[in-house]
Amino acid sequence: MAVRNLSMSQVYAAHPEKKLTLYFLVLGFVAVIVGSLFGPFQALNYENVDAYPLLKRLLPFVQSYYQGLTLHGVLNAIVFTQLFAQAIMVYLPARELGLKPNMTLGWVSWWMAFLGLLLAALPLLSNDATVLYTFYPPLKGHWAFYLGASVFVLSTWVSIYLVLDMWRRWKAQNPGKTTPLVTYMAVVFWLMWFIASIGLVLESVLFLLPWSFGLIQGVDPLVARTLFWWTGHPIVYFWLLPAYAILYAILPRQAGGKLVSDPMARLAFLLFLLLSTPVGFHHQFADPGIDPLWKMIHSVLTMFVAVPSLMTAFTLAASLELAARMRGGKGLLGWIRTLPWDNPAFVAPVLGLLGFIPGGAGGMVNASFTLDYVVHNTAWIPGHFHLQVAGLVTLTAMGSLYWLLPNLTGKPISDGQRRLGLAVVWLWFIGMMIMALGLHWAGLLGVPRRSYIAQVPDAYPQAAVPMVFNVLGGIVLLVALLLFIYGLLSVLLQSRREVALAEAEVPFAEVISGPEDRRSVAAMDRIGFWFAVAVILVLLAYGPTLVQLFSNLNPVPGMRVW
Ligand code: HEM
Ligand SMILES: [Cu+2]
Repeated sequence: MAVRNLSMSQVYAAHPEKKLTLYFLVLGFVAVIVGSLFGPFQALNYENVDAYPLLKRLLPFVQSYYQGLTLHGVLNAIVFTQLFAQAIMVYLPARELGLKPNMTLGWVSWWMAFLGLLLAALPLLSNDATVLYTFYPPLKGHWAFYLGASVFVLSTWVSIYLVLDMWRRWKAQNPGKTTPLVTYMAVVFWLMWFIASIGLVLESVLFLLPWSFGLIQGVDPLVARTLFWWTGHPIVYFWLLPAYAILYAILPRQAGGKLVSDPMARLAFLLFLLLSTPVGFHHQFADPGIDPLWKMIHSVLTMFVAVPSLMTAFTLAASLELAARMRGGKGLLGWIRTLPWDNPAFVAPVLGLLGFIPGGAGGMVNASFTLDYVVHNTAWIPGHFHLQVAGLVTLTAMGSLYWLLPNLTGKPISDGQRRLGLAVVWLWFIGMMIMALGLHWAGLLGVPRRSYIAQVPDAYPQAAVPMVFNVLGGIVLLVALLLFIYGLLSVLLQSRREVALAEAEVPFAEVISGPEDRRSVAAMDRIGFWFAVAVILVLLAYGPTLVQLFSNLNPVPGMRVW
């Protein structure tokens, strides 16, 4: 390596957003590690093995299965996913545009996330908010939980501002040009999240906060759930799209090829802006007090929002096939072998995508109104979403360590670390597939989700076989998790730095078609217009039901049943 004059502190002086991104990323990985520790115990529970006496000895603050499950859901699905989104969807557009985000506000967003997390963690750890990560009233947690969670989530509104501000600055310098691809994805993404987050913000401000502070006596559970699921569906796209941005913008290059279509990538993101939010009743098919006609409308809209993921499947598969053929791959399927299976940054998201195929199929089942009555609130549901968020999203994040960490810190990945990474992502993938099989199957046999079933070992004799899969998956995942912790620490804690790695560009893929496809790209670039359409769709899909619910409020008192 040539001798360089720059030091790491000079790199950080020129690119302070690297440090900010690193802080978001590391905090996110701490969250997913702590949250996932409960996972294998839950998987054992779904094999009728009660390992909680052991867990309580290891972690004496844990009072119950359900406190552990609350921590698992909150830390993995809310905290980790959001911090990863804030890292990726601010850093990538900043590097693409060559602009610095407003650093003061950048750090404000990090501190809001950190302090909100700390505040919410106190009642979670002291067993004063064992209400799961959906916190449905009338289950009543400690006020610090709702306040901390609110501050944590509001930190994303600062991220929204950071990206819109960079976009505005870029447009002022480049009048008449279309938005660059990754920035387009990020802008559309953050606008989608703004519309999506309003439901949860309303639920908190109007009900949960005043209620937990003792200012109002009760909450109407139906209104609370309706506002919750306004956000609760699109939040999964908020988890997913940072991974998609990596899959579109970076993975094709790591595969040795190019992205086959820039306009198709934009169209997928635009459809997510339009369709992510007005679909939440698919989480309320079993709720009373919501008109079946509206449930049907949301069911159809939910099928539409599957379209951009199906498009993504084609665009990415074509890009990977192209990469393989550029590397000399031949035959109908033989090309698959020529892909870089020795690179964990490639392998992790691709395995995640494989698991996403049955994951997406299950999602279409859940969305099909009456079919949901077969699987609703059974173990099928966690089977489904572990393929999505614990599979594709988490694997893509794990894989990003192998290009993003060197880019942020200058710390190199050694050959041994790369091989360990390969073992981690394969084990994680295999474990998730086995567990998902067990959970889907047990769900079809009527085993409920969110249940300490190991305490009633004779209750579900019909599910003896699938439960074996749960325990096998759980053990594989425990090994994967421990190796992941070791691997992450060994990369982060090494003292070696190669400044050139941190100075290198983000490995954005080249595109084959576009943005010279001017007409469609220009139409999609009218982002203000599409944002307005998205708002109108939400008002149409939610307005009538919410007006009716708000004019018939039936607040009920809170309960603490743990
Ligand atoms: C070691 C890896 C993991 C294992 C073994 C595991 C296992 C499980 C099991 C068995 C359940 C069902 C518990 C129940 O319904 O009573 C569950 C719930 C859940 N898991 Fe995981 N999980 C893991 C990692 C993750 C990750 C990485 C995420 C998200 C990024 C995640 C998100 C969730 C969520 C949101 C729930 C639902 C919590 C609730 O119902 O309140 N899990 N997990
Ligand atoms: Cu949903």
